[in-house]
Parts: sequence; C-alpha cells; structure tokens
Amino acid sequence: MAIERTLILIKPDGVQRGLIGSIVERFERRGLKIAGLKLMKMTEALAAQHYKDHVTKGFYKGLVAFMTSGPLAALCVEGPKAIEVARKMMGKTFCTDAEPGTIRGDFGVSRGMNLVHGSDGPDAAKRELALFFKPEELFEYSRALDAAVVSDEDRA
Ligand code: DAT
Ligand code: MG
Repeated sequence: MAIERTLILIKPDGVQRGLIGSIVERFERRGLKIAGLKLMKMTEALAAQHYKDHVTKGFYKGLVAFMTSGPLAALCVEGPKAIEVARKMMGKTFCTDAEPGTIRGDFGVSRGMNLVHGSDGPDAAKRELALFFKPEELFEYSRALDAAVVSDEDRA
C-alpha cells in the first residue's frame, strides 16, 4: 500500500505568525489529503514522548520550551509516499539551510523556530500519529478530485 499517513505539526512560531493557512494550503495544493486537523498545546509530557530520541541532546530543553510555548496545529496528511513527500516539502531542518520552494526555505530564517514538524519514516509516523490523534479524530473519506490526483498505480 503506497498510500501513507504522516504527522505534520505547524509549530508555535507558525501559529503566532499567522501561517497556519499558508502551510496547510501547500499540502492541499500538492494533492495530499487532510485526514486530521486540530489546534492543541503540547505538554511537557507529550514533548518527552514525541522527542524521545532527542532527550539527551543539548538543544532538548530549548526545543521543549519552544514547542510548549503556545498552541500548535496538528495535521494528519495522507497520500502516495506522503512521509517522504512532506519531508521534501518542509526542507532541511534549519530554515537557513532550506531551499527556496520549501516551507522552511520560504517562510523562515531561524534554526530552531523552523515552523513545521514531519514524521521521518513509517515507524515514526505511526507512533507520532497515535500520540497526537485519537482514532476517531482521523477520517477516511473520498474527495471528488481524488481520481485526478491519485491513480490506481499510485495506490498499488
Ligand atoms: P527535523 O525537524 O528536521 O526532523 P530533528 O528531528 O533532527 O529535525 O530535530 C527536531 C527539532 O529539534 C528540529 O526541528 C529543530 C530542533 N533541532 C535539531 N537539531 C538542533 C540543533 N543542533 N540545535 C538547535 N535545535 C535543533
Ligand atoms: Mg525529526
């Protein structure tokens, strides 16, 4: 099954800067489907689970302070190879390194305040989606435009 789901977070800087719509629009325009969407606050406990691989890193404390500083928008984005497609759309980790045309490369100049999170692989996507969404908050639905966006070959 080549149709994947991934977790995208529009981080507190993106919400503060009024970029929720601009960022969500990028995923919609690409043809990806929004299977879940909500505004929420990341608690320290959720940050510890979400960023468990980074707990020992020097930047962890600052990262958690930033991520818990205000509301963020959580999205479940679905489509063919959605995990890799979304990561490419986000650009390199630090906005200063990200190519123009990417979300980080078009909207940011910061290192840490890099606007978006995207799961980095299938295991992370599954784990992270379960952290942020209850099953009933994710939706399976067809759109009238799906036949023009995804072919049978894409689904295979
Ligand atoms: P990504 O968000 O591109 O998957 P990551 O998982 O390596 O990057 O790191 C998670 C977040 O932590 C990243 O979006 C920004 C912050 N971060 C990573 N490395 C950092 C560093 N060396 N200094 C400061 N913040 C860093
Ligand atoms: Mg990461």
